[in-house]
Amino acid sequence: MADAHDAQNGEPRRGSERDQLSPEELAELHRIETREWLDSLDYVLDSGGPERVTELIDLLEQHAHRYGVRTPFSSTTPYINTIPAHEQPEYPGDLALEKRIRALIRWNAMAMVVRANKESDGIGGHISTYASAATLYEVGFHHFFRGPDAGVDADSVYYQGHASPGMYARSYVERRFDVERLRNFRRELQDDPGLASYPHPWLMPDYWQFPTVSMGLAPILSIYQARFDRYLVARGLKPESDRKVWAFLGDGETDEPETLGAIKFAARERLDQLIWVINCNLQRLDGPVYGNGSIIQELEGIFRGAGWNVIKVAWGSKWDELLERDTEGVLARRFNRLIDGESQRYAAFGARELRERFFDSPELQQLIEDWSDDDLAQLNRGGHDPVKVYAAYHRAVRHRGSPTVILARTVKGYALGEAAEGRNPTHQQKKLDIDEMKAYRDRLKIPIDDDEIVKFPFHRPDVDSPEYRYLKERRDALGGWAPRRVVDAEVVEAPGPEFVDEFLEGTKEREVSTTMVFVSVLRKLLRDETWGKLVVPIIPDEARTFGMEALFRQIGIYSSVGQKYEPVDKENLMYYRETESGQILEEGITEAGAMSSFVAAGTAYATHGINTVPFYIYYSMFGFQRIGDLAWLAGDMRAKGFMLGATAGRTTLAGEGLQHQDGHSHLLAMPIPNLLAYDPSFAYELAIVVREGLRRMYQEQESVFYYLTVGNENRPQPAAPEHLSREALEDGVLRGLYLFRPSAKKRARKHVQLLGSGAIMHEALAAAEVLERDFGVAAHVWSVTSYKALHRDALEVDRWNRLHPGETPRRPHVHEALDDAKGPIVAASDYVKMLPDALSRYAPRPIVSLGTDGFGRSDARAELRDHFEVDAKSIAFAALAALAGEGQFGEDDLAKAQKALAIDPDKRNPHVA
Ligand SMILES: Cc1ncc(C[n+]2csc(CCOP(=O)(O)OP(=O)(O)O)c2C)c(N)n1
Ligand SMILES: [Mg+2]
Repeated sequence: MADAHDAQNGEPRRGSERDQLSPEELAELHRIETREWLDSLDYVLDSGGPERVTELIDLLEQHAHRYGVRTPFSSTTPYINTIPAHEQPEYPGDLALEKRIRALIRWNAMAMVVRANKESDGIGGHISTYASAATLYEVGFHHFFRGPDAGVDADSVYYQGHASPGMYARSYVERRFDVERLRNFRRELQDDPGLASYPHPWLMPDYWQFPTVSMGLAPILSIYQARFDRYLVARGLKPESDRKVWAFLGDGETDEPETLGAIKFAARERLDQLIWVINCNLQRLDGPVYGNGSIIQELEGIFRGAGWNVIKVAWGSKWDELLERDTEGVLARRFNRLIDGESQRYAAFGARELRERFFDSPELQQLIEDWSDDDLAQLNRGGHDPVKVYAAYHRAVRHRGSPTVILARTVKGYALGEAAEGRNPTHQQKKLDIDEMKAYRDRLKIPIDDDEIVKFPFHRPDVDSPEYRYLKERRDALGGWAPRRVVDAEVVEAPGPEFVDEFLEGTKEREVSTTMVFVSVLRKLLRDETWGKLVVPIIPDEARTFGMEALFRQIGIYSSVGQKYEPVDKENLMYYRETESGQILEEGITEAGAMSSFVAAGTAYATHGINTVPFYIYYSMFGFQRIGDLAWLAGDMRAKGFMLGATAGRTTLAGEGLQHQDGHSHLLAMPIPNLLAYDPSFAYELAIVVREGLRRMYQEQESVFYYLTVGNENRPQPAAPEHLSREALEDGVLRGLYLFRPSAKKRARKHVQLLGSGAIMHEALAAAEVLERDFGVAAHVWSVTSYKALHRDALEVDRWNRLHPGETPRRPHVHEALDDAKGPIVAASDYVKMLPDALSRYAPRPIVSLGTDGFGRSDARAELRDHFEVDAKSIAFAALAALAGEGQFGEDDLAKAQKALAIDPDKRNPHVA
């Protein structure tokens, strides 16, 4: 025997006396020893049950570990179904009738796509995705998915985007859609309503709930949706329910970081109402997902490792017969050797290939010795077997303590025939020729004559057919047709004008940042009887950066398990307080996760009939450029709420440098059609925008959302300008432009108009002073709160004028407001020059744009503003140069001014620096 010394060195102990034995003696010893251990285990299993066996194995492993014995880690189980045949529940439905219904839906889905492409070549659509997933969906529709009429128990289902033809075809058979609607698949600009290519609530607001087609977004959204559902219950906004969140994904989709990036969070939160179904047809668009390995086994390992309940639905019922025969486990071992590229060949080439290549040993051949090719052809994939799929769903909805993922093996292009089944180009297949159509018809037994088939006809049975009655009955029992988006949220009155009053007074000498102003606005809302409980602050680990840590104590951080530890800063007034009823969603360092929470909270009015208002505050640089696709999705999904890009501005966030300083998020916010973007300079501007946002989104129920940038530069906040009525001020702030400070130099001959925004407003004000004091120029300072709003208005007016020749032309706000203003217009912001440039054409005179194009860098604000040429002197000089350009300022004077203002003509262009 080796001593403990070996164990400490990590050396396994080895019995030295065995070295004396001959190989035969050793083999005999091993046999006896194995038998003894197995007999002991059998005894324990019989008398103590599986729990005791698990406990003992655990203890054995720990014991062995002490002596340095390392058991190899395996996160996978054998490549067979997780649920053995004897544990399958009885199927509750009429299998034959369901098969018939499935055939009808399959047919119509195919006909819809093929027909669309016949009529309009290149219009696209997908046949093969749904063909592989039909059973996965249909078992859900018949027996699991609860529709909107199920009230609090209604499920959320994320349908795989490319499978949408299947949902449309079902709705047709259900008689929710007529033939015309189906004919207009991917033709949404016809006289009759069409069908969107993919799930888009923007385009089909009564039908689709969740946009899924940008792959990877549905998975992460579904996780945060499930967590948000828990949050609503914990906060008393919704009663407990048995609601589930189902997400259907492609196996290729698991390549996306967003797909797998948050799975550990789902397990940590024990989201056992979350069920993912991954359609493992082993293929993506170009070819196999993991031809040289097994995507199912790989995913099993990943999900098990992350703490999910994994149910593999690999093989159909026919395989059970072989597994039963296989007492030696040869079949299970063969499955473990099977790789996806090989497996795909069996799908494509059928029984002969299977017989020759899969059953590749005498033992395996023996298993099928009496089987015909027809028998072999019935060896199906689990995901096409409703009994297997039902067993998996049945177990998933009952599972407690962790989310479930079902890994269902299917064949891409299933049943579509030789041209499409399991072939590499199948994803792109949009057409079938007449013979293929006929073969498909025969396979599905659809009663359509040969001479009709050239017209790609749809087919559905009558309302009194057994198929329709069954469909209707099943859906009635489960809460009605799905998918369906129902908005049943109350109108919430916006806070009155008094909400803004205190902000109109300014802060006198007290210096505060617009971020702090936002926190005050939020606090005020939190105290409001109506709005307080609806507010959902969302932060990805930067609350302290934004000075929001006081909220931890005040409203608590949501935690599904409360706070099981005594926080280290418990003595502190602002300690880190986690609680089950907490209001803040403190997401940690995941902008994609936080944005998913924003979407869940911002669409609760539709998903739950509850008007929660997300305020998602984050480092502005890690906004649109990081999670742009989710922001686009939020627009599609008609999400409401406020995104707050904090520590915004290329020159306002000093020190942090190139990767942190945001000077372009307002440009990135431009393309999202229903997003309103503001870059407020002052406290009252921000309060006005928030109040208006609440009014438009929750009182008027408009499908818009807001982006506001807030900075961390402390400044005294001014009172509202006296020269404007309250109404005119609010109007200007919301439309994007108003005169903040007219020049006091009433009799000056030279005038300039300075447009400032956000933090750079203070530079514009300082520039105005320089111009007035040192150069005798009357400088009028305007506040641009929203370039986006001004641009949208200008485009709208421009278009109207073009379409209405002969009528009195209208004028955009930017023109109207600046029309009487004299002299050059100079605009400066902490963002790229493209923003004011976009307005130049619509203003009464061209705009001189100053902005922060180029990479940021670390330094103090003054240096940064000098570098990007948006500081007071640069603004003043640009104004003087523009005056000179108009002949109002002499060239010599300009040269002198350049010197006096220390403007270096040879300075490096910040754009390329
Ligand atoms: C983010 C993103 N990238 C690329 C695409 C284009 N695309 C659509 S489907 C597809 C392949 C999908 O494969 P898989 O997820 O396995 O789904 P299947 O159709 O096989 O069920 C690709 C690349 C997309 N829709 N979204
Ligand atoms: Mg796939």
